[in-house]
Amino acid sequence: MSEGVRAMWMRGGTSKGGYFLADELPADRDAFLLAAMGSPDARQIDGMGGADPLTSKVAVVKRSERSGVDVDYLFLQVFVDKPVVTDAQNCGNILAGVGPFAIERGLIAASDGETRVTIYMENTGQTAVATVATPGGRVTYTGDARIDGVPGTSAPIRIAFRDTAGSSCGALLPTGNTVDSIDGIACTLIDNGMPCVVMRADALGITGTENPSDLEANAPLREKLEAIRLKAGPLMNLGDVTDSSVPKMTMVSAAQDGGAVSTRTFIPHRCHKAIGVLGAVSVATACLLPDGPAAEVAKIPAGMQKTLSVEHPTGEMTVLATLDGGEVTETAILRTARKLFDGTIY
Ligand code: NQM
Repeated sequence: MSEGVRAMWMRGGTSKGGYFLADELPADRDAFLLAAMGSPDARQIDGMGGADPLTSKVAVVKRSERSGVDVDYLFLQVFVDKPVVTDAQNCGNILAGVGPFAIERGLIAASDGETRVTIYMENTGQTAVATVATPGGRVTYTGDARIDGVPGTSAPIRIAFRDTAGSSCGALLPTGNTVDSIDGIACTLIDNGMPCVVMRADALGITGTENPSDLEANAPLREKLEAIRLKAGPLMNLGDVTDSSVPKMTMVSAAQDGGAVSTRTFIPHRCHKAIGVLGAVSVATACLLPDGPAAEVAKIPAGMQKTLSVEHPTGEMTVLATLDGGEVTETAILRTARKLFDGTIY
């Protein structure tokens, strides 16, 4: 039994997890985090995890020694039903809580009004800039911003990314192709912050408007997706992905609600109730590749600054993409976060 570690529990975007200072975690970090979440157990009954990959997440934060960077953030996915803690992927939702957490823990000083926090994402070696509301020099979580998948409103947290292309795969298009065929399905293998396999929903025999539980109950679909994923892993420079949470598998179809595209994403074995942040950035980028399968169904606005509404099962996520010479040079998204608990976890 642990003697207790200081932790803050936060909702970050549409995810939830524990936020820790790096130097406060015990040496047997992974064993401690598995016990803290109650893993492995499908119900996570003996821990804080919420029996879902989206609520079994950890942020490890420290003051950065890199020039121009405020804090370093390491994301850890604690598997629900396996004794696995992995840093193999990043998480843009948990990222939303990192700025407020760093200010609350005194790692950086807040300005009156807004505070920009430059965050080095250790998983992928890239930076994000989060703008946190800090009236009177204190973090506020209350405000008017609304994101789909979260009830109510909160203070806005704008997050901008500049250098996410090839975050885990070495290149935006790790095979060098806009389209690859795997098991007869046209796929875009892409990584603009999150390795994703993007395919047309109708190519997999679904409409793309089904709800996540129906898709999870569709065993032939899951088998097809997993077969494609296991072949995509090595092609994306990710090696054997049998036990990995990447690549994510996104099926796209025409938008239903005036957006750019509609998505259903397996992450990779459960179907996301929404879509990950960096997953949405990667899928939006795939929609901008004229010869790819996503462009066949996506509706893309004109101009170099594009507002792309990526629809998902519980609403949409807006990705702002800036293009230069046909390439996406910056993306930004709006998230919110909320401090839920600050105390000691055993
Ligand atoms: O893509 C889920 C989430 C994520 C990851 C997942 C994420 C991202 O919704 O940046 O945020 O795809 O595992 O938190």
